[in-house]
Amino acid sequence: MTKVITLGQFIIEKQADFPYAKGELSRLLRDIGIAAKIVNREVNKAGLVDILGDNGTTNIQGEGQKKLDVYADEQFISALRSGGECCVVASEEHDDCIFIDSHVSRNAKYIVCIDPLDGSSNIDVNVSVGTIFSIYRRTDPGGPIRLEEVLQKGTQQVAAGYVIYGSSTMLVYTTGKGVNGFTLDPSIGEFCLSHPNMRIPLDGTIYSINEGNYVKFPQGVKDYIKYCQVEEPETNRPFTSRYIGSMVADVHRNLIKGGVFLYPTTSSHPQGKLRLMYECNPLAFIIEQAGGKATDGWRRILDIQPQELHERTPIFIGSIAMVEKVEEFIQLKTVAYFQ
Ligand code: P6P
Repeated sequence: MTKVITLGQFIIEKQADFPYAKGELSRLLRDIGIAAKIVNREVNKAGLVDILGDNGTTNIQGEGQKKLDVYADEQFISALRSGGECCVVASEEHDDCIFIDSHVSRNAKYIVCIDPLDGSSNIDVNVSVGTIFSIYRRTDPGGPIRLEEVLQKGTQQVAAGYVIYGSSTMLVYTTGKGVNGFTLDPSIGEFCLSHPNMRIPLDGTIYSINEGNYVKFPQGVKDYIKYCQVEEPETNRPFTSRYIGSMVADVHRNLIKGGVFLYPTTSSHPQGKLRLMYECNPLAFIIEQAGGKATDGWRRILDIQPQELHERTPIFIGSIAMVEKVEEFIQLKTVAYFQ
């Protein structure tokens, strides 16, 4: 009988990795884990209760908010507020940062960027959705919190993770010392270590992109898609196309099986669709920590200096060999747009 290690036990055991930590980050990760269990309960019974469908409101992206989007947002913010370790939250569901100025959080030193329920358009059709989060340390503790402290590069993350609400519910996170995956055991209500030291295969045969946008893609991306479809058994082509339309699910599959997820610029999304702060940066941190790569076609995602809270970026993320092949096609055919 293998020993069950819960998320809480693991976090405490790994606290020794941070000699100066006084437990705040451990408690913050615990708070996120608790909220994830509460959200999971509602995601799992969506359809049985009146929590499906539209909430009748829109977020800053102008996207219709689903009731479960708003519910998940409320649960994570409430857990962070009561946990007392986080001083400000940047959420996809809110135009501006939420400053948690309670007596328990006033001197908190952590900043959380979060997409409370990514892929929510899939909720009503019972496809996996996820939560994605990034954790940063304050750069000017004690002073008034400024937006500049939130707009830190992805390289400054102290931790990042995601929860995938799928056939099972998993929490996968990194604190910069590898990636570990925990599966929720509903019988005991605990996330248990199920995927220690996750590593993404260096190469793969799965490419993941919304080919419905083919005509809107840059030429280099079109060329890469055609490259994937060429019959060449010695290079394991044609590759397999898999696209769920839920970034957490697509990236999680590639983390386990190998592959590359692509969301390029398109004519309708000239900066890309996915958000830097709470989708691309956290997933890039995790995939790099698992031995993979994440770029915008030219730059490492984690090196991008954010200018705005909800800014978007193209992203190519996954097995190193596949991401580098995508970069090869892109750089061959396009002039760097940031020149
Ligand atoms: P498209 C979900 O809305 C999301 O933000 C990501 O989870 C997903 O990868 C992407 O958008 C899907 O976008 O344009 O292919 O529907």
